[in-house]
Amino acid sequence: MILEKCIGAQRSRKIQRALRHGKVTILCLVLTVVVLRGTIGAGKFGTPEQDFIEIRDHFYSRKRAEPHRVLEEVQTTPSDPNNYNAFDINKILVDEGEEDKPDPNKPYSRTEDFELGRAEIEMAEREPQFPKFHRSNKPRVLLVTGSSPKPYAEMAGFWAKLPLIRKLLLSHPEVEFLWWMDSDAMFTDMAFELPWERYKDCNFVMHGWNEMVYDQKNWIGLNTGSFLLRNCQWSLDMLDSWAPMGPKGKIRDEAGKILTRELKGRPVFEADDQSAMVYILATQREKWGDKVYLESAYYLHGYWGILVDRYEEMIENYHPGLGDHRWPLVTHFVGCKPCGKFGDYPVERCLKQMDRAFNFGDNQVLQIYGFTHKSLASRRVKRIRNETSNPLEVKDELGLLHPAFKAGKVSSS
Ligand SMILES: [Mn+2]
Repeated sequence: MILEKCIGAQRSRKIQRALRHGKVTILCLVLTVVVLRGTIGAGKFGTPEQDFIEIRDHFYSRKRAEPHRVLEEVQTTPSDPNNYNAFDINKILVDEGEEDKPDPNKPYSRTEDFELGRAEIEMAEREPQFPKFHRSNKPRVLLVTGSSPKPYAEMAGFWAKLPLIRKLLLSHPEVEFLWWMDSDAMFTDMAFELPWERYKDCNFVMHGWNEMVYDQKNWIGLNTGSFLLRNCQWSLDMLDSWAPMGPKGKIRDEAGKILTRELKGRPVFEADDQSAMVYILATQREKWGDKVYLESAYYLHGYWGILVDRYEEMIENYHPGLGDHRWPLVTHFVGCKPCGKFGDYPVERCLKQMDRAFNFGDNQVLQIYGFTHKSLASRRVKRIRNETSNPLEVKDELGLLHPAFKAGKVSSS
């Protein structure tokens, strides 16, 4: 070799050995660096350029920009008016002002209520002996509502109420009736008294029509969003007959096919509790029919679509206490799904009308204290009575106050 010729064989071997040793040393060094970088890290970013920029910024800039967020919200198409995720709640707020400016990052407050996922249970009244009927012959009622903690897309909400209701009936023997209210339903008549006498021989009261359920087998012949269930063995048996179509997956899917085939007007989708109830009553009328009352004289459930645009007209012409089309007891936002992603109606209309329904009901409470909302779209209130020397004076013309709060406080004039 040329090297050997120039510097002699012995020195050449020495140099070659040194080079081999050098190679091993460099290999070891590289491995060490690789291992160290892997285990204890190499700066914040891991690449020399980014580390350098980071260090330079640290030393040369006092005001460093916030680090970029790695995670960003998934953007959904904002064009779909039925998409709740993409909807800007500020679009429907009419009140502008400094004191309660909405935080755009905060979800709509009603949605928070929906997302609680807990059954909210309220005893109508508690007395020491818990008689099932009050002295006025009104039954003791347990009002129950609730929503599924899971996204509505899973449609757990349809069926989740049945085991809850069963459990509550068993654990509250002091209660005569359980009143289920969907979380998308609102009381809009605060003065209406239920005609309890009419239900004395019945165990199950739903809004609906006999002809539509028993003759037509129409899937909207009744509504299960607001109903009364007497606390008795019959009701437990009914729940046991109602629940079997509920389990998610194959059972619910297959049951859905049967319901769509057998019921009038039902779209193709998995089994829901309302269709199942129509099916049970239509196919087993002799077993259940005599204890079921389908009520249509007032709105135990009132479909929001035909009510919400008429609130001003109702205020103009009628008064609370009627419960029917003139002043609906319940406004139920069927097809609005604030806890899910997509509803059957535009989000803006749903949320706007929920606010209006709330204020329509709220006005009936506020009037006791001399206030009313500036408009049904407004959260702000205005005075409707002159200022008096007694600002806490109460005028309970509709008789809404609980007896315990009435004593000595109500002005009858
Ligand atoms: Mn509902």
